Amino acid sequence: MKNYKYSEVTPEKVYNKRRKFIKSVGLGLGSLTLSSMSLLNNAHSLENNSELTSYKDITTYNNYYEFGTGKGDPYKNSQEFKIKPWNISIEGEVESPITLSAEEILSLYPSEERIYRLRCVEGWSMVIPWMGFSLSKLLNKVSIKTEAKFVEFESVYDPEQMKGQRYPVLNWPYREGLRIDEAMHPLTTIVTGLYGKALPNQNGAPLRIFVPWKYGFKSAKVIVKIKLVKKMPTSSWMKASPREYGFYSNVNPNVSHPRWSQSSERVVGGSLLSPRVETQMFNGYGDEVANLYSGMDLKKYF
Ligand SMILES: Nc1nc2c(c(=O)[nH]1)N[C@H]1C(S)=C(S)[C@@H](COP(=O)(O)O)O[C@H]1N2
Ligand SMILES: [Mo]
Repeated sequence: MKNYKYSEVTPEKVYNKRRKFIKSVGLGLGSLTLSSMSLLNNAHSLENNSELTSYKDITTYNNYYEFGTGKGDPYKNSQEFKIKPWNISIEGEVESPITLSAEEILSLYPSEERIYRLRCVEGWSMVIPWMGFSLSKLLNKVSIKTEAKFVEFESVYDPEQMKGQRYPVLNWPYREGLRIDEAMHPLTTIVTGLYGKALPNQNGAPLRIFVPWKYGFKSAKVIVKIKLVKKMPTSSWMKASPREYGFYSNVNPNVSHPRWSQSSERVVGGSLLSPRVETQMFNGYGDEVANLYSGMDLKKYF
């Protein structure tokens, strides 16, 4: 995937066509390059619902409470947000804590295209061609101590620029977390862009996390701190409503939210008449991640 270069402005139609082509190639893997094989893998887990969501929908229908709670607020309110200079610290239970600028991170780790489904806990989904790289690459740099069992992600706190933070909608700054093995899984991504372009502010620039098999809120935007810790962190959503939002929050059609079913989802960008589609266990990434939870009661650890 690393060598797969798109022009800066590849239109989304071309992406969609290419993906159809790759699917139609079927099992003729012999002639495919490594890069298109990765795309094929993605296409594989996307069979139910394989069209990429449009750039417009991905960038104007957002959840980003720092900039307001309406879906259109982040696009409207985040355009002037300053993302330079930007530093991210990796600290806590590590041998060698480090602070890197966003530019350093971008130049140290080349981004590749990663087409993943996003399933929001509210019951809608998108298919997004992210740019990014595995978080494990960054974590390997700091030598994690054996005492570390979890990773905590902290978003920026800047009520001057983020007017949503002037209200106690959530416990600011936005916090999320993963178990170490989840954080080290190759699908767990540091996102640097989308559709081959820089990450728009409303999607969490300069850098955000993306965890494809979990509900969208697990994927913290605009991160400034990655902290290795001994105890399970309490995320902002757990703090807001522990009955509704658990630490794991794996996409699971069999475990309802207390106020609605999670068995199906609305595909953003479809027409008003489009039927809802069935939600897949682990958002379709079960082959890759189910082993992380073997023997666990996923109703209890929701
Ligand atoms: N810092 C921060 N990160 C956040 C959120 C937020 O409000 N603040 N919303 C989450 C939710 S609920 C979802 S569904 C995704 C949405 O990502 P997108 O707007 O790029 O689609 O971001 C997640 N990350
Ligand atoms: Mo969400």
